[in-house]
Amino acid sequence: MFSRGRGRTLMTALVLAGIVLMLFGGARGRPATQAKDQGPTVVFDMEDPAGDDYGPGTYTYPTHKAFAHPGLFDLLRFVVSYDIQNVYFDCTFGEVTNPWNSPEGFSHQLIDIYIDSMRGQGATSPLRPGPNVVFARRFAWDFRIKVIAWGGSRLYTSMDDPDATGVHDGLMAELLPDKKTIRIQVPVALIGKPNPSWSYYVLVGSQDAFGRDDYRPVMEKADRWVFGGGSDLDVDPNVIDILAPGRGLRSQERMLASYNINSGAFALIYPVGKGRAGELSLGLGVLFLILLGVAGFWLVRRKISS
Ligand SMILES: [Ca+2]
Ligand SMILES: [Ca+2]
Repeated sequence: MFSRGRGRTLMTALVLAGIVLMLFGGARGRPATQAKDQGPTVVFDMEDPAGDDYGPGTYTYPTHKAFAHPGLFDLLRFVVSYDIQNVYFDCTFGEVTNPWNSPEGFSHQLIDIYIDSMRGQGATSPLRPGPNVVFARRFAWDFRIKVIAWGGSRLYTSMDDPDATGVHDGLMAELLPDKKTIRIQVPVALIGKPNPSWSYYVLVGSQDAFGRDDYRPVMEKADRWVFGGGSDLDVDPNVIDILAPGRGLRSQERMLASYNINSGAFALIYPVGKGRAGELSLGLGVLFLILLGVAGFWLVRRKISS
C-alpha cells in the first residue's frame, strides 16, 4: 500500500543506492594500508590460489630433476609497495631453489609484470613473442617489468620497440630472507608512485635462455627441458601461473584456456587490481538499475489499476 509520496521517496532512495553501488561497490583487493614502522607503504596485496601451477589446468613440469620441487612456479601472493625511492613488487612462491647459483638467489622463475597505469593508452600484445597471450583492450599495458636472474631484469614501456634493450639501471631482483619471496625493486623515478587504480597482469613462466623472450615452451608431452600438457602447435600459453581469482569467468583456468588452435588466437587475459573493481561494480550498478526499472513499472501499473 504505497501512497504516491512514499513511492516517490522509495524510488529516490533506490536510485541513490544504485549510484552509490556503481561508484563504490564491489571493491576488490585490500585497501591500502598505512606504513608500518617506516616500512614501505602497501598499495596492493593479493593472494593467488596454491596448487594452480598448471596453466589452464593441464600443464606438467619438465622432467629434469632440477624441476622436481613442487611449487617452483606456483605464485602464492603478490604485494606492491613503495617508499620515497623505490617501488617493490614482492612475489611469493610455493618453492624457490637456486641449482645454478644465480646471484639473485633463484634460478627458475620468470616473472612478467605488465601494468596498466594510464587509462586509454598502452598496448594489448606482449612486447615480444614468448608468453602466447594477449591482454584485454580496456586494460592495455603501459609498463612491463620482466624479472629474471643473472642480471636480466628489465623495465620497458609500451612505446618501446620489440627489440628495445629496456632499462636495467636501478632495478634489483633479490630473494627475501623468507627464501620464498622474489622482490623486484624499481625506482619511483622510472614508473612513478603506484596508484591504487593500477591494474596488474602477473605472469609466471620458466626462465629458459633458449626460449623466446626467455620463456620455456609448453609442449604436448613433457620432456627434460619442456613443460607438458599443452600443444605442439605454438598457440598455447607458455605461462604456468597467473595472478587471478580462484573461480569465476576470469579465473586462471578459463583465461589461459581461451586460445584457439584453429584460428591461432592467443588466450585473452584480464588483469587484477582496483581498475577491475570499477568494472565489476559498474556491472552490479547496471543490474540494480534494471531491477529498479522493473519495480517502477510495477508501481505504475498498480497506480493505473487502482
Ligand atoms: Ca598459484
Ligand atoms: Ca594463479
